[in-house]
Amino acid sequence: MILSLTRMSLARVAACLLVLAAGGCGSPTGPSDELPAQPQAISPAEGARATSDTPTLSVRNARGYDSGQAQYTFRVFNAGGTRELVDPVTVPAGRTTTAATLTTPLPRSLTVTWSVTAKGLAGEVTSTRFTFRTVAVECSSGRDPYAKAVVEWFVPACSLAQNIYNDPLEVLGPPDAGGRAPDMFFGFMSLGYQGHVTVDMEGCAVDGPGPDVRIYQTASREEVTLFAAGRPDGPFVLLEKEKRCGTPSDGLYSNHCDFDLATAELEEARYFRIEDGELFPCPGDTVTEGADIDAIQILHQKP
Ligand SMILES: [Ca+2]
Ligand SMILES: [Ca+2]
Repeated sequence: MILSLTRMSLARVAACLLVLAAGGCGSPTGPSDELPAQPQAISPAEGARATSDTPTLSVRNARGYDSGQAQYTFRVFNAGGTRELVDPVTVPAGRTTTAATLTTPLPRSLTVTWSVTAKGLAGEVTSTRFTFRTVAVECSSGRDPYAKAVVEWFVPACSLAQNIYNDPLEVLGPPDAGGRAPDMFFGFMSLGYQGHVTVDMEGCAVDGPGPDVRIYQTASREEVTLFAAGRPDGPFVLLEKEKRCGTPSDGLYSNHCDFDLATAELEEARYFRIEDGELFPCPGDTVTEGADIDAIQILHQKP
């Protein structure tokens, strides 16, 4: 009897030594017992700049929520943690660490926070919130503050058929609109019902004190919705919706309205999408349906 017990113990010790040699023993003294009580950030490092628009986030697993024991859900929020920015990603726990790659790109030049929740048979545990900065916007240098190129545009067919100011190139360069109502105008593009135009400024607007971008709008005080992005294909972030665009501009025919990157917590933006906010249903018995965009100007330009 004594002999057989000793044999069994020896066999156990030998098996455990083999497992240890392979990197861990699964016993109560193995590495999963050294895991923290909550998931801890590994990458991106706290406060670091991400190198991808869909970065891989990784954590050290929480104790009791290791491989085979849990699922990890990664969430990304704005800096204040009040708004979720992309779809959460859920993956099974890895061995002592777990990583997940975001499936939706993050806006550029943004400080974001993230957290991880591990769920398993033992219940669930959520990490504290960690911080990183998204990829920086690539900006050309220069002093010209006006839009340089049209990325894409959309005017619904009904508005296109009615309107006579349909050339998106009219929104480029400094404000130059003028003329007389209703059909002797020049220098702007009418967006039509819910239409839009997306422009590349080449340089970047930066978030300075107060407003950072000005939209010149001709013919009355129609409303404009403005989105900003760091890449031509977005993601586009809303700055303000249906903003009245009727402040008189000194010495110019067009009125204007101003927008602040801070409303979306953006540090920089290079691409802007100007969308009709007048929302006058087509056909509206007018040849200038929708907001009439003359120019886009950066007020705080990145040097
Ligand atoms: Ca600002
Ligand atoms: Ca113009």
